[in-house]
Amino acid sequence: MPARESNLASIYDKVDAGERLSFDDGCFLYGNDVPLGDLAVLANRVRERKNGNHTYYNINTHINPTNVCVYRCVFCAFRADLRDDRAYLMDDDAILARGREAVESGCTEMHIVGGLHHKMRYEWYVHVVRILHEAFPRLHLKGWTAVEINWFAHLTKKTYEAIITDLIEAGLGSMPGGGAEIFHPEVRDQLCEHKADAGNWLDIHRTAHRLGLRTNCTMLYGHVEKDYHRIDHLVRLRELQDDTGGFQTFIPLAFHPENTGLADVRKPSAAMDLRTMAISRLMLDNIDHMKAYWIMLGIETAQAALHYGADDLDGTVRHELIYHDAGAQTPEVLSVEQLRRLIEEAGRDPVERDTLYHRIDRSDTGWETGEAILSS
Ligand code: V47
Repeated sequence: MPARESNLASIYDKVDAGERLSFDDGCFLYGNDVPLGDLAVLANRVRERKNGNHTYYNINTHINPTNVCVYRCVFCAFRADLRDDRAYLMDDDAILARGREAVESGCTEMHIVGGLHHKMRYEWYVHVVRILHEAFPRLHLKGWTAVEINWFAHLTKKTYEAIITDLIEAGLGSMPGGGAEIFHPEVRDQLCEHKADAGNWLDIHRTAHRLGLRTNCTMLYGHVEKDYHRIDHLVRLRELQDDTGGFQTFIPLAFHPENTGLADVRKPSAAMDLRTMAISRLMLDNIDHMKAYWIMLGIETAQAALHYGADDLDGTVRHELIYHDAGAQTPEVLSVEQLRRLIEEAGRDPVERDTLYHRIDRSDTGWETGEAILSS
């Protein structure tokens, strides 16, 4: 048998036996013209083993309290300098109004990320969490990435443990997976030389997991990285998950070049998006969920991704700025009916979840948290 066929056959055997794929297997799946059809079959087996025919979604909203940022990551179209015309900083009233709107529209989750403002102190970031939590205690606050936590440590000289403990006490419910980009220094040094490196990013998530906080993880692909950088990234996430089990969901983030320092890079194709989703599902054998984030994949590709390993579409997502500033053409919000139709058209069963993967039961009078979704 030619080498390509025999490698692929051995990967089929491993997936069927529930055996872990190696770094070399991952690189093989990215190169060597492995047909997308094979990747779909393989990733689908893992997806259905873990999550059956369910596809999860949630009702959520985003808030970016400021876009002013000390860092100048070349891939970011959202950030602004202190004196830019487009620079903004939300005050407490504006932040609370966003919380009220979220609760009134039935949201169970608010996703909070922003810039690292030159003038705002650590206490302000804790305060944002506290006022939202005090005013809207049922709204799950998924906020501040490892990059922010690393910045807070720089500002205060506190340990990661002390900072995360402060945030939990203020009402933080979990952490999003942003800021991971690509861990490998050959790439990270080109994208965002000064911000938290791989070691710090992973250390912060390890600390969060130890303190009982669940977190997500991401990978930003389709810019200057090569296949082996992506596989290295996935393997590093998998190793941390082996130790802690604290990651809930992995979200592959397709690069959007418009208005960024990499505007001449071609946006990843749908084929690359689906290949990356499938390979991520196969490599991250210890993470329960894969999110097809429709905002950045586009609705059609996100729907197709439900057959390439993804089991989650994220949410209704109101007020997203990071991708829209970088040229994403997706709508600003999807209704629950639209999300459910997308899932059903793909032949999957829609399930509303909360941030920590419990079922949500809705009635005319509101919503209740149901049982935990047991997947693996
Ligand atoms: O860290 C920034 C990425 C991330 C661009 O945890 C870009 O549930 C593409 O992490 N093109 C923030 N990507 C978003 C994020 C996220 C999104 C949805 C759900 C969750 C979750 C997390 O967005 C950044 C960076 O990797 N990003 N600029 C861009 N031009």
